[in-house]
Amino acid sequence: MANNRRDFLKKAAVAGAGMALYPALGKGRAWAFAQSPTGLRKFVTSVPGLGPSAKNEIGQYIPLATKHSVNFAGRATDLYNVAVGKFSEQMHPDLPARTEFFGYTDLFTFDQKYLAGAIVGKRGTPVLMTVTNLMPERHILPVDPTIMAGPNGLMVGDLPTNRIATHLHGGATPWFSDGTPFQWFTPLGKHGSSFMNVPGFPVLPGTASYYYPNDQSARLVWYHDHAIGITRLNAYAGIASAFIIIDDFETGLVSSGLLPDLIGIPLVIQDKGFVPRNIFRQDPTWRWGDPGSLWYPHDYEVNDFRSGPNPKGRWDWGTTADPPSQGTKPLPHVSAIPEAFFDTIVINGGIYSKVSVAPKRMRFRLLNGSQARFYHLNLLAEDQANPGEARVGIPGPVMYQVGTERGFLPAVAIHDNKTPIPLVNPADETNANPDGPFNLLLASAERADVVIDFNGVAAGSSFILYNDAPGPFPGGDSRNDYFTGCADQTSIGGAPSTALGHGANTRTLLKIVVTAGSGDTVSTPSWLKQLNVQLKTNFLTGTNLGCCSTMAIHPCRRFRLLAWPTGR
Ligand SMILES: [Cu+2]
Repeated sequence: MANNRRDFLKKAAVAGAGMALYPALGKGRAWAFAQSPTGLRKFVTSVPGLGPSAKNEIGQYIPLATKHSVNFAGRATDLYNVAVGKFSEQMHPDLPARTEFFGYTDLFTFDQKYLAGAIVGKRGTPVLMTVTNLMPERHILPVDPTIMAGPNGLMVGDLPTNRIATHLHGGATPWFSDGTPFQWFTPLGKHGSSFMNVPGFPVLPGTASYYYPNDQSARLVWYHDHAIGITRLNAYAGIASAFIIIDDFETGLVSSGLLPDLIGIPLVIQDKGFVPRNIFRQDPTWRWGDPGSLWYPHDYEVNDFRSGPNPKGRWDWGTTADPPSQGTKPLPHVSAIPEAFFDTIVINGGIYSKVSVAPKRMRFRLLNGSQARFYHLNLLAEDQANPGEARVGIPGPVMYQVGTERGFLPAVAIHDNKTPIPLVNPADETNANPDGPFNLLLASAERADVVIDFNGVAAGSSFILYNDAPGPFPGGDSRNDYFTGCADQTSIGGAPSTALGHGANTRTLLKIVVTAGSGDTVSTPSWLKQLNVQLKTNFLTGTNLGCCSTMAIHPCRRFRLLAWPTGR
């Protein structure tokens, strides 16, 4: 299969400044890239839901943070107390062991689970959050100590590894609570140069306080770690959770029947790699988690040595890039890499999971929580002859998108699942046309609030949420595209062919099974018409704009001049 990423990088003349002197490479060198265990069966466990009542067959669910009501700065305020630490969870029955994570957990329930600490806030009610740092000194993933971390040659290796900072992604947040990279702090209270607690809300060293005004219109935002030099590792390791802002417009839509549910089914979609049993054959210098734990690339596998091309290369190297970069230094033993793509799909912490729905309109909140992978989504019929596979070209129920990371849309966007990824050249699946047209495209950290119409679907029907975006997007590398029957790419550092019904697979994300039951009383065309009227009216009033429209009345308006919504 073509390996277009390398050509793409060369054409883009990406110069890898700071990379040089790859260690001497002898004959018989083993290659530092690992693929997840290949025996993980698809769609055997359900999507972990919100709260213990929505746990799946192996006990996974997303615990909510415990809300306390306080009065702060003269306003009724929701207070949450969470901690960040290490824990483990069985992610899939076929993984060799529990997977170690870092993550948030509520300080009162101490219910440590993947994505724990989810918050449902209300527009106009500010949130105070304290985060206590319980991180161990040693990271569970490979940390490159040579990344710049400050002036005068300060490097990441000079900082404590157990530093954290919490950033509310998509939140309109005052600067002191923004969790910027230099606002890190450690369990003992050591902290970065711009660290600051909420004025008027002091906490003990080792804990940080954050203030979120919640002036924004309804939307899914999320919070995750943001410490300098290790954000990529900490977020991948699990330090992230959901933060749903609801507002009166949204509750009105629910009470009038125009939205099926206030919260809906969250789908936090991520790609991850898991340490295989034969890790030392695949990645001999791996010295972090045991089989079943998270894997992360740590060796800068260059595209071209000085002696010539590296068939298993993945990234350009300053010395041999065209044109070569200046001032390169030796590659560190543990190296950061430009962006990471993994072979196993995790939704809400469940691997290749399934969900059952009633034959009516259902609300889903999608978040692409992957480090670099884009998803181009079509809901397709499941291939009954090949369970777990999609019938490409046979569309499933229509997805009606009502919102994004910026709140409700001014009108519903209809995704009819009839649009495969547009290609620049039909013979080359690794190069997408970035101009579209698309069905539902989600870049990293983007969100989609969708209502899927299962009305009239026969009980027992099943569908596959199918992704056909190349990784990276739009100019991909065939080694980052995992699907049933894909070519064996081990000779170029990729994965073996994927067996039917098993991982690795980055195309078949989720299986949806429709149960028996009664449908909606309002027909979908009539529902759509009414909903569009509401969305347009809401948009034209300006209330969807978030902070701006409430600026004049909000007691915290002074912060507005100092902060700006962080976008993605
Ligand atoms: Cu973010």
